[in-house]
Formats: sequence, structure tokens, C-alpha cells
Amino acid sequence: MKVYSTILAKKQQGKKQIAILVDPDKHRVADFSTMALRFKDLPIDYLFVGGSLLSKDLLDACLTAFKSITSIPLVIFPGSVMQVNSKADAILLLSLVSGRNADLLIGRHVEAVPYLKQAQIETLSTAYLLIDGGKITTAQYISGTLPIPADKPEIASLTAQAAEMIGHKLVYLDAGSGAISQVPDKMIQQVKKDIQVPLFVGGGIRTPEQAKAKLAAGADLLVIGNVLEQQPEILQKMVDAVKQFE
Ligand code: 1GP
Repeated sequence: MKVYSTILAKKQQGKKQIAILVDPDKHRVADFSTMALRFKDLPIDYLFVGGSLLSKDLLDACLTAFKSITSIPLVIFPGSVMQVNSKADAILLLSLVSGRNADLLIGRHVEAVPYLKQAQIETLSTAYLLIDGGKITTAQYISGTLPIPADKPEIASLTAQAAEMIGHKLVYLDAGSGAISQVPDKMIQQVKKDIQVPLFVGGGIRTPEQAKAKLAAGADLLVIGNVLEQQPEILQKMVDAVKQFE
């Protein structure tokens, strides 16, 4: 329960949190140490590692490098059952509650149990809502589900509330990696008003101003990935935007 307790404690202290998402498939093994050295002295709350498609099997190499160089908690953001690894501190056990694909609501979880037991890592029960971000993202395509329309905050809120009632411990609104438009502020505000559990927001956040807007709307934790592949130098500004948020 260590990572979840940390997320909750920071939320209760009114601190905004940032997770940097690294997709191991987008890198070479040699990159991981360089990235870890860039991350290690910044107040990054979590490193999320994973992707919708991991074809190169670099998850282990990535976690190994991050673990040996940084002390930032490592959380797997899995695209499949196979992305379970005991070097991580925790894994987002995602239920794609915006979709109606039974496999992604319970089927894959059943298959993952032996791997999760063996790895003995903390599982973070997460209600995952894909929100239309203006293009078909990998997550949407692979899951074969429709995202929630961006102009339907009430659907997002009812879905999040149902997930919280069912017992999910986190809600994650995701416009998808590289989304053109981020999760709308109005939707974040509505969901935030209606749930108690920590709220993660990600997908297409490219500037510190966008980050601040999502935090002001009510996000407790931002997930930032894609922009750092294109502009690694923006990392410090993104972290500052979150950490200096008042
Ligand atoms: C994607 O929310 C994450 O699932 C992060 O999105 O890569 O667009 O920052 P980006």
C-alpha cells in the first residue's frame, strides 16, 4: 500500500503530483540511464513505465536503469498482462470503465493474477476513462472501445462515480498518448466535484500553461509523456508548473 498511501497523503496535504510516463518501446537501452540521470534530482512523484504496445521487451531494462539511478517510485502503466515486473513498486490495475470490452473490465485481470502474485507488487485499482482527444489514439484502437465524447462531462462524472462506488481507488481521465486536445477543464471540474478518490489526468499536455489549467480544474496528478520525447528540455518547466501550483 506504499504508493497508494503516498498518493493519498500528498492529496490530503493539498500537494499536486506529477508522473512522467516513459514508453520503453520508444527508446534504446542506452537511453534509460541518461533519462534517469535527468529525472533523479527533480521532484517527480512517480515514473510511469509502459505502453499500449510493447514489442521490444525493454520494460525490464528500463525499470532496472531507473531503479539503480533514481529513488522515484516506479509504477507500471500496463498495456497488457505481460507488463508485470517485480522491479516496479506498483502497477496500475486498470479497468477501462469508459468502454464495454469485458476483457478490459475483468478478463485480463483474471489472467494477470498469477503474474501479480509472483511479482508481489502493489496493485493500484484504477478506473480508466478514455476521453476523446481529437484523434484515434493507440489505446482506443487497441481496446476497440469508444472514448467518452469531450463535450459530455456528465457521462464522465457518472462513470467515475460508478467506478468509485464499485471500489476503484483512483480515477484516471486520459485523452490518450499524443492527444490533440487534452481532457477539457469542464470535465475535470465536474468529475472532481463528484468523487473523493484521487484524480489523474493525462493525454496531450504539452505546455506548463496547460498543466496549470488541468490542476486548477481539479486534477490531483498529471501524467506527462509524449511532449518529453519531442522536447526533453521542457521537463523542468513542467515539474515547476506542478510543484509551484497554488
Ligand atoms: C497517455 O496520459 C498519458 O496515456 C500521457 O499522455 O503521452 O500525450 O503526455 P501524453
